Amino acid sequence: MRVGVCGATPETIAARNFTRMIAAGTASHSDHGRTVANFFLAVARGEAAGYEIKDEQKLLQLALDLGVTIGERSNAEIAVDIGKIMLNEFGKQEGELLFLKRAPLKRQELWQKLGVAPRGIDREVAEAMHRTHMGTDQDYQNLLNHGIRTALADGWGGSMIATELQDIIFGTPVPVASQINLGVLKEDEVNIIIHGHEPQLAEMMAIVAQDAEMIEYAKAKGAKGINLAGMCCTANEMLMRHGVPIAGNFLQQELAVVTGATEAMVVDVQCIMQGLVDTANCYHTKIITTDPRAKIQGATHMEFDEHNAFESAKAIIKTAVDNFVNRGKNVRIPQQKTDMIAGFSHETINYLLGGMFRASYRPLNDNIINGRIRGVAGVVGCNNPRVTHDLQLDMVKELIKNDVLVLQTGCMAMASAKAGLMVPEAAAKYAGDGLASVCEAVGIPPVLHMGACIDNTRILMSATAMVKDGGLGDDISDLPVAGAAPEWMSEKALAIGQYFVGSGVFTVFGVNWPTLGSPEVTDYLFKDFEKMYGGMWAFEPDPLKAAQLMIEHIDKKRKALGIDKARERVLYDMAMRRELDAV
Ligand code: XCC
Repeated sequence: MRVGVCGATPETIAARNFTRMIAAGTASHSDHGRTVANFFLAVARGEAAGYEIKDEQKLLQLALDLGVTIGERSNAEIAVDIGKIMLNEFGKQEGELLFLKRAPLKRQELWQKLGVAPRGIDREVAEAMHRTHMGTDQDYQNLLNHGIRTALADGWGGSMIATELQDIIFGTPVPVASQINLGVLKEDEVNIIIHGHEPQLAEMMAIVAQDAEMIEYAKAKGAKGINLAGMCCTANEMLMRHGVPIAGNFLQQELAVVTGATEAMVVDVQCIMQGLVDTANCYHTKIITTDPRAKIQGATHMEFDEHNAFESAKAIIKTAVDNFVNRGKNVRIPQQKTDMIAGFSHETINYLLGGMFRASYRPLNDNIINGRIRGVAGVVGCNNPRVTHDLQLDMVKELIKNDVLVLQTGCMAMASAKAGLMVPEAAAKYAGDGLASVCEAVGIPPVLHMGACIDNTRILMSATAMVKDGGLGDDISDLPVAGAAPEWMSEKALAIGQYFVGSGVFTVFGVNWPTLGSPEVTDYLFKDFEKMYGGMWAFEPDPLKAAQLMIEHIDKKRKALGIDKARERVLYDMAMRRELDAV
């Protein structure tokens, strides 16, 4: 057997690398969550002028969940307590993360039994780095289970904290119409692209871009106005809450520069290609970094100060406007753009299905039980230059054709939106009869945009709500659901996949698979995990074959639940009702 100089086996090495990738993904999402928690505290304490608590209902709900006294206290006082509790989750050394309590009871007990309930977010990441250091944890199974604990600290920890607190400050998304693709850029306006993941600065830029004084300033420079458009997950955040149009997903970032019409690309953290600077050097575009954690050599750094947010945003927008006069003659904006509806938070789905006074997942569960909807799939993740851009969305089409409702986030959500799958009319065109009939009755697309990648936690919450509503088993692993990231690229996607697996979801990834060097490790993730967690990994680069694997899994779960034969709806007449009453 080939082993390393120290004797490390291929299993150890593959498990180490895999666990390190999960740690990196968890750290990225969670450091975003930490920044949001600090920002939330600053807003609550009145130290971040220009921001306020937008969703009082969600604030109070979270206070109840966390045991924070409400009484006669002001929202700000309640929010300070919540902010401190949330921030404490990162450095906690003992006990369990508080949001684990949101999971179905059976799942919580399983995590405890298997010893993978995360104690503190940073602790699990640091421990993952330690265990994977040379000469430490050399039992691949032990490593991979710590990978589950680390990933759970992302999904039920850092990411969930980010989603919850952002919703409270910026508003919980509700359905909103917008457009997507490079055609949203405007030839006669100052185009500013907001790119990255954290929405604090972008939220303020949206306000400043509409400021009358700023628009006058742009006009004085010869532009008709200021056009803000998004890219990657900052785009998803701004789309979900404000309908800000999206210029493109991950692999379109350089293309936005190549239009010659982008005055500034303002970036925060994650998924920002270093090559943007070189590309921008061929045009007039300014690449502006704004976060001390993410500088790029050759870019202009204008640090965002949340305590002075309006002025920070104004300085950045002014720099972009000033750059309008430098635009060259060779401007080519592709005409392509597609209409879309986004804004499907877990709360919105609840409301859309059940109505204001009886908000619930009951109608979804009923339609799954009666077979109109076969199951639910989360199709998420990145673009990957190793495969044709956006082509993996064939998976989404295959799923909806087979009556599987699709929930999406990240760059895959954008791929579907560009293909026209995120409008209600797509149901009749692409979905199977059962799914189409439900979508038409409710007025929703067959593919629902649930937000940025941290918002995969909304999918966890939806799955949990389905369990709690009854009729589909008593754990997430009983549900007829599946997950996929057909075009994954980032370590964050791997962390997301692992927390879905650890939460009981069958999850299939495309492109390539990082543990193929060790059949033992791959088997453990693909087979043994199912026995332990009820969820497991799979690898299938062909998007249509991967969709079939998901459908097979959904059917397997339907069978186990005894709902494998789609039931015809029976309309009861009076005689039948009396008969039932008599039983
Ligand atoms: Fe990045 Fe979130 Fe992946 Fe897109 S989907 S390439 S991680 S932007 Ni998150």
